[in-house]
Amino acid sequence: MFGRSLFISDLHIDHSRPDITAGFFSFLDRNKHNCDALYILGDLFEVWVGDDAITNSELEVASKLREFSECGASLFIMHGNRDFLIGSEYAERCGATIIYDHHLINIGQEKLLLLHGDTLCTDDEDYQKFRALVRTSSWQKDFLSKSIKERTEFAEKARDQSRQDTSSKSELIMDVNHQAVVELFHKHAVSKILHGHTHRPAVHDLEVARQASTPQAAQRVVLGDWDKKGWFAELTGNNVELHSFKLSSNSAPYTN
Ligand code: LP5
Ligand code: MN
Repeated sequence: MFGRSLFISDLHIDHSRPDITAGFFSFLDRNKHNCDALYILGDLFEVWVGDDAITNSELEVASKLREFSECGASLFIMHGNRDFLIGSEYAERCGATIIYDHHLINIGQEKLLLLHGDTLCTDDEDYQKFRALVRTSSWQKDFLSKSIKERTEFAEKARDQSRQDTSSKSELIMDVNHQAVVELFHKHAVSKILHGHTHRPAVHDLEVARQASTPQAAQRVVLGDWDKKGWFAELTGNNVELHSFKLSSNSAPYTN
């Protein structure tokens, strides 16, 4: 036991960004012998249209993750809005366990709540309608019954539509809704929440009244998306810290 767990999200791994994949592999190498667990909190991949549509680069990610997990750390994968179709077949290849949005872990006497973060964007009504639809088992069964070519074309159209829609939505709509955050602290009686998705890395210290008692210190930690920098959160004891490191465009190993 190292007393250290790590959290990442929103890598959006894609063939067009070999620097991100290389930075991720360096991150795994650097941490494979010194942490108890790695939690991937959604959007590891840019898009995922089914475990049967796996490419060589996704196979390479799986073997790197398996190598990481075989060094002794537990590995958890949560779905994001881009890769919610990752299934048990791919998770097994990675040596990972799939965990679902709103996942609680014990941190000493307290609890930490993990989620991708999209469910907190309740003002983004169009997105929430889309999410509700694509998370139904009937939609997923129908989608996965299509050919890989058809699914890939659908995903490309959805990405185009999303790019178009997000370019005209206000920044406020695409951020978390404060009331939704407060309700989540209440519902799970936690003092800390950790998520990604919004691409607004930060540690928010706030006060939340729990069970009608006086306000207590609470924290919402937001992971960053991997682009120019890689981001991760580190849990030691009950303390969560957010870190970033430069991703090198020539794919060299990273430095803190
Ligand atoms: O992803 P990002 O960061 O750009 O924006 C998200 C929300 N968008 C999405 C949609 C995904 O990007 C689409 C890709 C998913 C691939 C999954 C594979 C299989 C699914 C195939 C589906 C047909 O999640 C965006 C939020 C933003 O985060 C901030 O929170 O605002 O939400 C939207 O843009 C939703 C749109 O407003 C409505 C839905 C658009 C998709 C419509 C599908 C059209 C398919 C056409 C087929 C003929
Ligand atoms: Mn996301």
